[in-house]
Amino acid sequence: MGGFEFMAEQGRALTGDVTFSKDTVTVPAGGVRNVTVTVTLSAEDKAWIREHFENGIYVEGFVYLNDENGVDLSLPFLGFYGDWTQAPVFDTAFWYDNSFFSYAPANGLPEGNEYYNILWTDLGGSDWVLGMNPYTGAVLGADGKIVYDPAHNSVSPNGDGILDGIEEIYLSLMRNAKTLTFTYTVDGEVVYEESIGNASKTSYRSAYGQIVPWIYSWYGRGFYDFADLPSGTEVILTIKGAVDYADGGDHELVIPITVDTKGPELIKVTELPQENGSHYLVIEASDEVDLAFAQLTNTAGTRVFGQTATFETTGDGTKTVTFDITDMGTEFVIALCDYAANESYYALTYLHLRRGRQPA
Ligand SMILES: [Ca+2]
Ligand SMILES: [Ca+2]
Repeated sequence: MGGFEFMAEQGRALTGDVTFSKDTVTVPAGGVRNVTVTVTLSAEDKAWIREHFENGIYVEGFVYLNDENGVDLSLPFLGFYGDWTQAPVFDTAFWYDNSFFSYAPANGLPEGNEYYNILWTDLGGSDWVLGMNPYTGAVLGADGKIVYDPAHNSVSPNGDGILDGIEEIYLSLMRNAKTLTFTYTVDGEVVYEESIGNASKTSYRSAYGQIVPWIYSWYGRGFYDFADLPSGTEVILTIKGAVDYADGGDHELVIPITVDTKGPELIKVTELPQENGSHYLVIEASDEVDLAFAQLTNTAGTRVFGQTATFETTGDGTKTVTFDITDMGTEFVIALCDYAANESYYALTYLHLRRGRQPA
């Protein structure tokens, strides 16, 4: 359907060999006799299953015992061809993948019913998602998809209620997990770990009228507190799901989160007069994570001369942005903001045409 394969709720007849350990068996009244039945799939069936079911599929049927004189018996059996641990525990999608914040699906898939995997944070009174630009919200790129860079996942645990930490985790589970384990590491050292048992597969609940994800706060004992970590620390959150079989399988979400409590640093301001009389300021700045937003105003902050969330990257990795200041006076304030909503303000004085000035 539309280039995507869906699994219809229909069986497919398999061929193969069925052998019985005995051709006939006589069971006395009240007695028990064992018969071993071996079902072997044909090479053709195995190839067909491997082609259509990358994570394996059920094999099922009935064993019949025919009685020459009395009642026939049948026994259903259910097996699985493939590695039972292989089918994913976690849905692949995150908030930015599809139809979130009212954006239409950009990947051609049917619009998602409610939630994917989401790490929620807080923008001082409104819910926010990790990695989204706190100054612009979700932004679509040229390809029509929500722009997202996992390197922008950052928190500022300074107690101001804005992006201080993780406030909630939604997980879209495609199958039951015996355990979900949340491990936070810094430089490979575990700083916090919690394991939660018997996580149920995500499913549609008519009482809510929606698909309800697995919600951390319903089961967990508390979120990791980033407050003691110095700015610049990279924390890796690994969420591991284990199915109740063998070693549990290899199911992990790995989410980098950088602690950032420092505002961006202004490195250089260059005045750029043009021959046609226009004047520009080229602002160069850097941040431990990245610049999310810059805004040039008058000193009082009452007039906005320019603002942007788009920056050029220089050879050494710093970011530059150019503002047109033609006929806009001589005194400015530049606000530089990062993805953890830290803000730096610098006063700029545009005094000497044709001469660069350092930050005041
Ligand atoms: Ca904060
Ligand atoms: Ca920063």
